[in-house]
Amino acid sequence: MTEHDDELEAHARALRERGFTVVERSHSRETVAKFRAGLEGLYQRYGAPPPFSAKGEQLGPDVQLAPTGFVVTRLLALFPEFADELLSPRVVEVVRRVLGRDMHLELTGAVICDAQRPFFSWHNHIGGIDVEDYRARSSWPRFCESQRVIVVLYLHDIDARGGELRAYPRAIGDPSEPPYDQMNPDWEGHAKLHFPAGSTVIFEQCTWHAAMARESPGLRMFVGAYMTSARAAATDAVDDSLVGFEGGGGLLQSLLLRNR
Ligand SMILES: O=C(O)CCC(=O)C(=O)O
Ligand SMILES: [Fe+2]
Repeated sequence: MTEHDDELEAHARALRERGFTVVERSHSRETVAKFRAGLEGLYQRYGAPPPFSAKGEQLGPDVQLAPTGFVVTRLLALFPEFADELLSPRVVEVVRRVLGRDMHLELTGAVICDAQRPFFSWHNHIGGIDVEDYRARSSWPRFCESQRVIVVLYLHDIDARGGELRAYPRAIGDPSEPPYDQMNPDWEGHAKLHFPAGSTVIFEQCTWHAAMARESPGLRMFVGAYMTSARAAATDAVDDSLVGFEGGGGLLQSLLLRNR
């Protein structure tokens, strides 16, 4: 195995054995700057509201205020110019090793928040695009193989001041129920994730994670996607911005369902 292959395999193993991994500097500084400028421009066009709403408010067709922040759905419909740089070949290869070569891109989105957002409590993403249905039913299925991951590209340094991420290690066959109170930030055995801007965090869909409040001024942004195995149950919802999407080059096109 080459050194490069070793590194990819270590990420895949981490995903299977503890449910998360961080691919540091998966994206260039130029890409980070471009995504930040695009998202900040959209936020300004919506009047730069406090980027947080506990009860939620739809601001436009693909834009809402939510407990997570200022949330953009159907990212590539709003920003087709992001498509060429959205996916890191390293990240896609790691995910293919875990979900199978025939995995696909299920959804894209982005979130902006700032220090006004309080502790973002422990949650996971079972069901992917249908996650809210699973949460509403309090459904905690068991899995013997991974069917979906969430990949999150952070556009800022994440550390204690930047809104630390926390993850609770979990192997793929472990129970998916919350092991502790979801509002308590200090779960016993959690990992604190710190990494530079332009890094991608990959969470298995069952992995519990949380984000601490940002302690420094300014916006905190990320873009995210669900990647889903061919063996996952069909979802009710679909990200229809991906259905006829023509851009993004070979890598992105190879992850769209209709192209297979
Ligand atoms: O704000 C963060 O860093 C994490 C947010 C998150 O986990 C989510 O939106 O699902
Ligand atoms: Fe999350």
